[in-house]
Amino acid sequence: MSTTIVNGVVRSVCPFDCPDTCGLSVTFEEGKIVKINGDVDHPVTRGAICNKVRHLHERVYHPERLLYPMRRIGAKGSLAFEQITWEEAYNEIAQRMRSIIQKEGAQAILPYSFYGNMGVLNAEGMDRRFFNRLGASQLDRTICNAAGSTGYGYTMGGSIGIDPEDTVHTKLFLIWGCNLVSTNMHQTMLATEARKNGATIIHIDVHRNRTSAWADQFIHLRPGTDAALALGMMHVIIRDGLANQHFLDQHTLGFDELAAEAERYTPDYVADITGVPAAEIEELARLYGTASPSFIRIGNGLQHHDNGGMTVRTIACLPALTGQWGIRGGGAMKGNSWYSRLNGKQIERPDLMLDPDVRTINMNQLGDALLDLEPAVKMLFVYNSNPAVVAPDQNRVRAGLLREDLFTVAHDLFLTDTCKYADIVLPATSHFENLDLYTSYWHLYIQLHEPIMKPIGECKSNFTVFKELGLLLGFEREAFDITEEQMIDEALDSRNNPLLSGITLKELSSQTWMKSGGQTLPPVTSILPTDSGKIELYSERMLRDGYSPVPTYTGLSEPETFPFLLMTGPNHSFINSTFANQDRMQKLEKEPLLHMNAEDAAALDFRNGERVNVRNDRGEVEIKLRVSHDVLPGVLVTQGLWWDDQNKGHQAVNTLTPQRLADMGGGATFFSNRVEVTKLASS
Ligand SMILES: Nc1nc2c(c(=O)[nH]1)N[C@H]1C(S)=C(S)[C@@H](COP(=O)(O)OP(=O)(O)OC[C@H]3O[C@@H](n4cnc5c(=O)[nH]c(N)nc54)[C@H](O)[C@@H]3O)O[C@H]1N2
Ligand SMILES: Nc1nc2c(c(=O)[nH]1)N[C@H]1C(S)=C(S)[C@@H](COP(=O)(O)OP(=O)(O)OC[C@H]3O[C@@H](n4cnc5c(=O)[nH]c(N)nc54)[C@H](O)[C@@H]3O)O[C@H]1N2
Ligand code: SF4
Ligand SMILES: [Mo]
Repeated sequence: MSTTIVNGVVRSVCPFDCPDTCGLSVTFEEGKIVKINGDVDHPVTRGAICNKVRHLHERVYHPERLLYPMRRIGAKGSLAFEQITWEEAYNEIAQRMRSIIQKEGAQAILPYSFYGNMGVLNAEGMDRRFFNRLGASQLDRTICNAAGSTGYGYTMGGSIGIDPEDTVHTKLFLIWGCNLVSTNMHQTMLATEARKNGATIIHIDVHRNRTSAWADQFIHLRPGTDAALALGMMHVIIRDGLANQHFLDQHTLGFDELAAEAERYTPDYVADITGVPAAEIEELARLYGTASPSFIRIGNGLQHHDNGGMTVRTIACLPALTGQWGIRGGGAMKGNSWYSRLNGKQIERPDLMLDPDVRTINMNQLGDALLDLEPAVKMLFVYNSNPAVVAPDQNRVRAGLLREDLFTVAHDLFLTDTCKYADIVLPATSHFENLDLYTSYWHLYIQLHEPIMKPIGECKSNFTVFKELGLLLGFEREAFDITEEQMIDEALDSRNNPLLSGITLKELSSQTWMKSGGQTLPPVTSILPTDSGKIELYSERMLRDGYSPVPTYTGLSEPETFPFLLMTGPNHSFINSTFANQDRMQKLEKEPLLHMNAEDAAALDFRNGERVNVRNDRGEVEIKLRVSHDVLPGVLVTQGLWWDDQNKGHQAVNTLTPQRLADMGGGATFFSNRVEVTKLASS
């Protein structure tokens, strides 16, 4: 495809960390993008996209986009930079790397990245290969779904759910800890279609939000108590003879052990834990026990808690109890990345690692890693991520970034809060400028993205930066002197995933998207990647890993020093901290709000709209209060990962969140966060 389109409409893919991975239809006039729509032919996008991406061209042509490399010339964080050439930037980075490797060893270098761009080549391709070959410390990429995926995996063997396209046949939806309307809009479209055929949609959440308003029913529970609710449902289903014994005998392991545990989760006991009235628990359980096909969409919200892994593990057992797997539109989903898993070994090349036992650093503990770790981190290389805003315990992260003896490289499209602390800032292309391959962690289509425009300014893709740095450092030409097309071929090598067979670069370039496994997937129960090949209601593997082998409920761990539990989730108009620097999206969101229950506000003599101080031992934030019954007493919610300057000079929410890890997978605990709220000193 030509990269100099003058007039016309071309296909693209949405690159953001969003389950929907939409097909886009981009209109050019006189060489510039003037309109972005959803691709009407894409089987899941079906012509609809979110408001954020409908205005993506404003981001791509934004006047503040970084256009050339820069070097810091003032104090860290002072925003004093000078323009340099790529050659100067590469030489300085390479020289630093060589001298750190010589003095401290390569493990003193730490990459820090996530999925600012989901393209395989640019997010988990040449970058991973580069840092493997360099011998850098490994980064454990745990910030998003690690606890929940691990928990789900104990039950189901991996990130394997039902094909979302089948949910048009579903009769009962449980949208559990997922703000679907904001974070997975095409699942909302599919569920709305099912609703026209009589489906009921129930939202189970700690916050009455946009998704609750769209759903038919709302179950309002206390944070971190979902495993108890699921066990209470199991109790009623088993007690009332609604379990599907035939399915349980054929496809599961450990029903008797699970039933013994569920025995004590009576509706009254569960009501005490969750705050959901016992009659409501009975009704939900009986509805779930009798509806078919039923589908549970498990979100990320409930797994950003101390007990998040076990919570998701527990909910994932429910569809087996009523024998939903194998019925079209029945089952569950936390994520579906198992189906489209690419050949990671071929692209990341762990075989190039000099020391396979090099240390691994959990990205949720960046603050501690920068401040306390021995041997110290001496170079941090950030790309596809904005840790100064998104990582927990931000005061510690920023204190680490201010260290004089830390050399930081940040590669981004904008001068983010993280870039402000960098020694070298590198300008990144937008995905429109790159050749890449996209998989979704929700639907099953693999999509090729051919560049639709030339790089703006001197911007370079992650692929190019790590390829060129590798060649400068004299790394093997066989691994680094390759093209994007070659890496796509490596990624699509289907030896480890037969569902990819027939999906090739050549086919993709004529079809644009292809479905993993073709049009019909084998039933989940026939391909379960668990040790036993069955759904594991009892798990030997969990026992070996030090967990209760059957689902169970444990409370949150933070000592109750402070009275409120604060949930700090994403908002509607940003994607994590992406888009938070764009006028249009800021205007839509206005400013961050702190949702508080009216009884709590009355007890503290707070008025709706007043600015308050939220604090704990990690930090403090000033924020505007929104008083309502949208949260239960003792619970607070704020949405959106705002940048510093948008937060009116005050610190952002991750100042308050802990580096403590969840029960499984090294996951983050952004939502298990205790705080107190006080009047502003001046008011
Ligand atoms: N618009 C938009 N879309 C996005 C993103 C974005 O920032 N903005 N981010 C993307 C990314 S990276 C991700 S991971 C996903 C996340 O999207 P979701 O999976 O929807 O996860 P969250 O929005 O973090 O939380 C979902 C819900 O969980 C609730 N919740 C919190 N604690 C609990 C609890 O203990 N129990 C229950 N039942 N509910 C609880 C919150 O109130 C929230 O409504 O969205 C992706 N899509
Ligand atoms: N309090 C709280 N914190 C959270 C969450 C929460 O719910 N609450 N959610 C967590 C979750 S689920 C996630 S996934 C993380 C997300 O954390 P991040 O992945 O760090 O997400 P973003 O804030 O979107 O930052 C991505 C950055 O990558 C840049 N970028 C985009 N494309 C490219 C590219 O091609 N090359 C380079 N070099 N850069 C690029 C973008 O401009 C942006 O600055 O945040 C986590 N943090
Ligand atoms: S952010 Fe999500 S919903 Fe919006 S266009 Fe991208 S993939 Fe689609
Ligand atoms: Mo995420």
